[in-house]
Amino acid sequence: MKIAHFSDLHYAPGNLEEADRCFGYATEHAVLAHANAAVISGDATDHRLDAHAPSLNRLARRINGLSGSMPVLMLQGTFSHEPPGTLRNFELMSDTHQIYVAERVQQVSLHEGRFYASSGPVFSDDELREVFAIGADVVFTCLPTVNKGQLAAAVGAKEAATGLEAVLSDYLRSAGRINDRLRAAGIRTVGVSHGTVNGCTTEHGVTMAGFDHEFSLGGLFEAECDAFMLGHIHKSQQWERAGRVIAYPGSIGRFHYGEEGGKGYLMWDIQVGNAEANLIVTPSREIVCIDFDGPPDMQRLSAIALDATDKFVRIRWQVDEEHRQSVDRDAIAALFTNAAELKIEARVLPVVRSRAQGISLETTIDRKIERWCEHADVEAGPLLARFQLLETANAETIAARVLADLVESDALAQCSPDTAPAAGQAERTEADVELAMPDATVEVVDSIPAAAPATQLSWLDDDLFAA
Ligand SMILES: [Mn+2]
Repeated sequence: MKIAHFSDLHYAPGNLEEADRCFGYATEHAVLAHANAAVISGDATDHRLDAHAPSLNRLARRINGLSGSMPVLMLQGTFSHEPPGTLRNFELMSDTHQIYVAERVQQVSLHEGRFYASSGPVFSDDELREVFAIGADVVFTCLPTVNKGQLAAAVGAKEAATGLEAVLSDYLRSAGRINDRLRAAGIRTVGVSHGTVNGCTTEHGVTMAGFDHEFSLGGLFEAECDAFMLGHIHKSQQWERAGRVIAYPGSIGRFHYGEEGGKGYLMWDIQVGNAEANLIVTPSREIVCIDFDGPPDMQRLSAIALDATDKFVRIRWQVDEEHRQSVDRDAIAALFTNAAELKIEARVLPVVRSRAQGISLETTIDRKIERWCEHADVEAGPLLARFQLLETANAETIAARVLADLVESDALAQCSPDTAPAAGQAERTEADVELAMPDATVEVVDSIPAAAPATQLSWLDDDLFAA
């Protein structure tokens, strides 16, 4: 038995062209491939649609067209995408074959194009006897989007987040017991649901791992279905265990930038105890993503633009604040006028420079200076000595002391090492220093390198603000 499995159509004014091109292609393909039934596993619409919205009309036409060739089962998806009640209208759009809407947890058998639903979550013994008596091509175990509010009311708010998987596992196990009996009677069993399997991958390549997801693969396999058809995750993926398969077809089209992988629908071939699902790729929009780590390269963009007609183009770059003016957005937009859509994401990096990391954490000025010296590779000792001078003496005294030191070192430099300095020089008065000042200044500047090793004073020549 062939079942065409579509999911996450997301019909809406903004998605109309993409959704309808892809779903149109998929339904026509399924009809031509002689599928025996169709399943739409949630999110047929993207949000609440007005009755007069062209997107609702186009979706209705597609569903109607599909029911001209095969029975259709539609499952309630995420409430924000598909407000409860939306799907009931589609039941009225059937053509030759029935359209069945599954809005509650239930089992539904399909026999010669007609659906028969359980009154409770699973077939009762009486109902099951009837199913066996009438016969069935397939029995669907339907698990529409779980209303977490109702679940919270039933199991307590505390349990609702993490207890979801446990509650659903219980259900899947009890459905599994019925499905075992159906399989033994030669009836195909198919699960249909809308939710996240723990460990699956999203269309953006993110692995969904956590405690608040609806399903575990183990729990789903315990439902003992030959095929488990899932919706909600927009990336196509499947898991197999002993001939039984769980799969997401992913969304019918590409609705967001950066979505990975091919888009399409799943054509299932289901035998009792064995299932196979093949992705039939739809003509989803091509997306070109170009990222620059710096200002965009206009030459590269011109080359890409030549081949970007009718494609969806996203250009991202990041640029330092001081260079933001160097990017000409209008010129880029002009290059891509023939693209279906152009999305520009520019990231401006603010100027944040740390001159001396950690300096603000030091509590004393001395330690701050030492920290700065560490960063700037400067010897801290002389700087601290001078800083203490600044703190303790006035400008005149400091100048006098500096000059005295310089005169002294000059005199030492002129003396031979074994000759003692002249008595007059050793016993200078403050007045002498003041008088000697002009001469000393001139002479001393040149003699510094001779008096001290060049490396010791090199910090004077360095860029003090280099960090
Ligand atoms: Mn969806």
